[in-house]
Amino acid sequence: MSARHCPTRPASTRGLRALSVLLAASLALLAVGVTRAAATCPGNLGPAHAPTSQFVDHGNGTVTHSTTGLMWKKCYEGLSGASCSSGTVAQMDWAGALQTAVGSSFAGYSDWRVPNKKEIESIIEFTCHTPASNEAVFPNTPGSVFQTWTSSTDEWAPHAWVVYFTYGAMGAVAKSTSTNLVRLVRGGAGYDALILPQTLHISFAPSTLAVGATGGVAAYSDVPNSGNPLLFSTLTPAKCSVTASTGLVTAIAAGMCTIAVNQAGNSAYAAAPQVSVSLLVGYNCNLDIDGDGVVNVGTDGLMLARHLLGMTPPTLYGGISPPPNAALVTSRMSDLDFSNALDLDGNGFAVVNPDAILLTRLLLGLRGPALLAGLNLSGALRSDSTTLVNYLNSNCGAGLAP
Ligand SMILES: [Ca+2]
Ligand SMILES: [Ca+2]
Repeated sequence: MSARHCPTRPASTRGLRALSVLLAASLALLAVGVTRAAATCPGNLGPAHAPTSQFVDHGNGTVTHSTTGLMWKKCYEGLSGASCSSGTVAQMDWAGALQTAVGSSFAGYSDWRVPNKKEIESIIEFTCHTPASNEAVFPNTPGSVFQTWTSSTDEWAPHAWVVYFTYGAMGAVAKSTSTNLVRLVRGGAGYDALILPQTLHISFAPSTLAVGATGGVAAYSDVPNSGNPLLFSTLTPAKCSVTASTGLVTAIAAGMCTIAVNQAGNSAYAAAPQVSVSLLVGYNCNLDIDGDGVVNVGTDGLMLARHLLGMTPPTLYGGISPPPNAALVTSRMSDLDFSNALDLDGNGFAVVNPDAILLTRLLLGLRGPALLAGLNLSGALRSDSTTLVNYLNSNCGAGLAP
């Protein structure tokens, strides 16, 4: 199955046909109205497929979708008003739907039609359900199991395709015996031949990688897309390499590493514009702040703790004798800040408690429970003696004893 259909609820055509029989029976029992409810958008299904920003509302009951050029009627047939809350939604068979489109002169246009499969798919909001529709653009889309006609005939001619806006799934139902809802579209001539855009996203967390270490770049393409593989490449081969198919980065040398991702197009989709992410290779971490060749708690450790307390020169090195080289201190602190290397516990923030306390205790030789006593290390990546010592020794040349 292509990624294009992943967010929908796959259902066999046979199953949908069976469902349609049940639906037809249920519809016969329903005298009035359609249950409508606010859409549920769980927020973990990626970016919106048909966000409000893509639509221009003409203020006359029509909207134009900028990505397709199609003009849609905001309300289902039978409904009207700014929130589509007036009237009763119309249900009709397939022929009735086509005739309704031909007979419509809504907003002064005479070329309304029933959307084909591809056209209506472009407004299904795959990140929401009940209904799978952007209600800011298409208010009062029924959230129950009611079906919306397309003009597309199934390979079995007595059936045509419908959308179940409950979950955005599509299926085929009988043209003559099934009565369904109608949403009209116009314009966008040649939409079937349009090459659709693909949009890539890329990220890397954390934003740093030690020399020689590996880490995975994450990327995805908005759905729907061509289904072609995402291919990674390095834009800084001297700093890092990357496995084209997996995005696994290997850090080579200190500096900024930039990884790009591409996705080829096909007959329906344009090649995606390349996107990239940068990460810092090497921690630029040197705890020998005064540059005397040793990391000492009374000088380097004191200045590091004061730095995390927000102190700046000359108070930063007050009382330290001989006075350290101011330019060197500033440069090392700047490197440490840039790489966030003083975030010893790895929770994302370099702060006094617990990072400066951990550093001071490590420099004092505390290990095991004494190192961690009284500290809250929830959310920490590094929370034991061995891991912390290894981190400072391998990334910052701290030379700490185990
Ligand atoms: Ca030192
Ligand atoms: Ca921290």
